[in-house]
Amino acid sequence: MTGYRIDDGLVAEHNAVLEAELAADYEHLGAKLARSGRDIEAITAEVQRFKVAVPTWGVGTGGTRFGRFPGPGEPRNVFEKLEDCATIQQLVRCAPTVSPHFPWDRVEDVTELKERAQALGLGFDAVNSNTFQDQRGQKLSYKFGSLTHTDPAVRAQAVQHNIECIEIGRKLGSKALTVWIADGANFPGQQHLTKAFERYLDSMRQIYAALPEDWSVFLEHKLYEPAFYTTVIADWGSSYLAATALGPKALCLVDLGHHAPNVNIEQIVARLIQFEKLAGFHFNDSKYGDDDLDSGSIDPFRLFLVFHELVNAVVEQRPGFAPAYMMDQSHNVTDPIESLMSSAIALQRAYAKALLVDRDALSAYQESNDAIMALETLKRAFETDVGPILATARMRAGGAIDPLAVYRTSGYRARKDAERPQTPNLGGGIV
Ligand code: PSV
Ligand code: MN
Ligand code: MN
Repeated sequence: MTGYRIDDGLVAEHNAVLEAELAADYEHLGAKLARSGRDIEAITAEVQRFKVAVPTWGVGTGGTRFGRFPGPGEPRNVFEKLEDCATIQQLVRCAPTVSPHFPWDRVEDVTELKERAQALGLGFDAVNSNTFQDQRGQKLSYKFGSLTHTDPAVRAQAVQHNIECIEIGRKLGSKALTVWIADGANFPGQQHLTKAFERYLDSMRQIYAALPEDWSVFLEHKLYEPAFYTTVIADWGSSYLAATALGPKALCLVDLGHHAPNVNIEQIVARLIQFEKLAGFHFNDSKYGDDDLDSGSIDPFRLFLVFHELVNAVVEQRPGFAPAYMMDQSHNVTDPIESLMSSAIALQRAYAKALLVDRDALSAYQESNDAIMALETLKRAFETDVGPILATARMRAGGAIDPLAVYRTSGYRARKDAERPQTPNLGGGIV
């Protein structure tokens, strides 16, 4: 049974109030862009093509290892998570798929899950496996690792779980499995670094062999946490080595928060594109570590530079370039729906600005080693307020000019609070 949904009439009502003002802003921006040979309509159409998947775990309140402060009306199961994801899509219109996490989203009947999503207009992006926690009823513990555990029986259990995820994903219409493992060591000497990586490759080969013909496996690296001395797939180097050893279906997934501070992520992205190994992204932002903050909330310029590389790849027609875009955030103090909507828009914003870069001029400045003008060229695009383009793209696709305003006026959260009596300790996604 589906609960309260925001009436499309409310969206139309809000849009009607803002439409004239938006049209004026759009016209003004269009004229400005036209002076530098840019067609605003082409940019808007391209922005409308941009899509990002919502993580099912993101619509619940996250937390840290110090605590979790649940918000009102949190989804209590995957079906309610789907409702919240559908609400995000209804208002922003660039998030038509969800990325589920198993066993957090496990259901008795996978067909029902697919049908319920379809009924809400949602599809499925990559499925995520979970061997970083022990689950109730699980035979062997992952305390000392999963795919790289010293005990072959634990490795076999973890491999089996991933194969089950592929099976579920196949039924859902997904085309990729994302594997992030927490395996590593907390102390020097605890783990034989080379043997652990060999065990990883051995386990991953078995998972790889279970992939359907048209599937990929995304290897997600992360520098540390919960392993605080060494993590088996700590960086894009290990990820790339593994993906190369496994074969063409294995690709490297970049979670923006999974790097050391100040690492040049856009350069990693460029390298992975160049060697046809970029799987896609878990988008988020961070100040210190894997903070899982909203996209663009800390360093929007870095996000823009990442998108600049992505647009370069399209313009330069790099072979094999088809990245999967997903968000991966944890919300401690905000309403998850509001955060995810604002992140989806921040991603579109970075994309729109990257589309505005005068690539011919930039290329000429690069060739003539004119550093200041090269930077200026990027800055000119980055500093353009593309808000009217984003709002117009949303409105034309049936979404809200101002999604946050519609969401708040609708009283969605209060309605869900009434519909969803809470049980304690609900929801995954605190890592
Ligand atoms: C790990 O920190 C991670 O980024 C992986 O993508 C997990 O699957 C996700 O977080 C779960 O919250
Ligand atoms: Mn992630
Ligand atoms: Mn993470």
